[in-house]
Amino acid sequence: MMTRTRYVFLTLAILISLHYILSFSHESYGRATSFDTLKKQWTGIGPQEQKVWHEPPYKTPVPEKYYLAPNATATRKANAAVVMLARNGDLNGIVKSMSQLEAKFNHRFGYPYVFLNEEPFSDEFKRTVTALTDNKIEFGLIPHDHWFQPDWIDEPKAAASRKDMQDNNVIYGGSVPYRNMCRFNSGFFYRHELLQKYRYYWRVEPDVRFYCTLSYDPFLFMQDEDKKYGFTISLPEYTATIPTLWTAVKEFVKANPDLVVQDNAMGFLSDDNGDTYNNCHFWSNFEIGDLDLWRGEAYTKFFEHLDSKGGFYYERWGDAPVHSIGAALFARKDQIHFFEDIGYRHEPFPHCPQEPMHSQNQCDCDIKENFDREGWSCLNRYDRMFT
Ligand SMILES: Nc1nc2c(ncn2[C@@H]2O[C@H](COP(=O)(O)OP(=O)(O)OP(=O)(O)O)[C@@H](O)[C@H]2O)c(=O)[nH]1
Ligand SMILES: [Mg+2]
Repeated sequence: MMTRTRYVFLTLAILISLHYILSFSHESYGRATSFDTLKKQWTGIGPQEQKVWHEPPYKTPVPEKYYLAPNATATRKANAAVVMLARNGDLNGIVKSMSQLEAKFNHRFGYPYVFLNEEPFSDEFKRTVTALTDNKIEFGLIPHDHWFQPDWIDEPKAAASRKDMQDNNVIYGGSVPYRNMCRFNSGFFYRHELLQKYRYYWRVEPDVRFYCTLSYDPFLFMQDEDKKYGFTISLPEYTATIPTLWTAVKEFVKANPDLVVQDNAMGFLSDDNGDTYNNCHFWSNFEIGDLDLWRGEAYTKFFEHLDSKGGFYYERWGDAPVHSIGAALFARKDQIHFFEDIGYRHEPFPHCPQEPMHSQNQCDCDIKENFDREGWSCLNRYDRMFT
């Protein structure tokens, strides 16, 4: 009778032989498993020639052509909207955010607003926000399946994870609505029927601050300069909310190396060429982005893969790391733009533009309070990709 050790050796020998037979007989299998290919997956697919950078692109001032002369109103516009996800109870915070955005930017540029909610907006909500602008406003109801926890999620497993996170004081760790929100922002907001007619969006949350006057059109800038994702603050995610996210990302990249673009922003996400995630993400409560980045084949498949893991509910995957990883893999690094000149605060972190922008844009933030150069900021990772 064969011993156990013999069985193990025999199985190994069969597996190795199979691998070699497949490598020779099936070209695609050989390509997918060679060491070189595994390393190259993060490098992405695209033309050989890559632009050489000496400094991050945001160091080049925004061209004059995107600025509006004083007292002028915009003649050319991008196909864009301001998008706000909110509850009726967020009304006061929405008023604060929206009135600043109008005063500092949008009363001159005239972009429409889209408000989204999984419950109908109250008459009071609609009346109050409509009074804050002359621009078009639409109110949308989120389809049930885009918001609520899917039936295929194992609820006892999800509940155990919520309890565990709550016991460990993970922020929003015990909340189902927060998870619904993160999943919706990750994979559904851009599918809402009210957003179908738009190409670019600016995500705005309740209770944020806009510190500075914005005298140019960031949407036209994105469109004409071929940018796909814009941010103001970047920082590391709490590891406890995403224990298996990176494993799922690596699985996806391994199975779909052709979807990763060349000259991507992997350097922002990983300090060891993709082996581990450094937790850096763009803080997605502020986003100016190209909806087609999310609607495209790569991100669509990426979201489906992540969603199938159930990590939005079994863990507490946030839309910030999910969007950031998506943008970093499916856009070139220079298509991700740091809006250095947009003064912004979402508690507890401020981005306050420094001189000369602080004076030029009449910023009303304390110039010494700026998250960018704090130890926690991931801006150094972004900058490093270009130097
Ligand atoms: N319609 C709706 N919107 C929500 C819900 N939960 C959160 N939001 C919105 O989703 C966005 C993110 O939620 P926030 O509560 O601001 O989450 P956060 O920014 O991570 O945390 P804090 O701002 O620090 O509380 C905001 O625009 C909220 O108004 C919800 O249950 N329903
Ligand atoms: Mg918020």
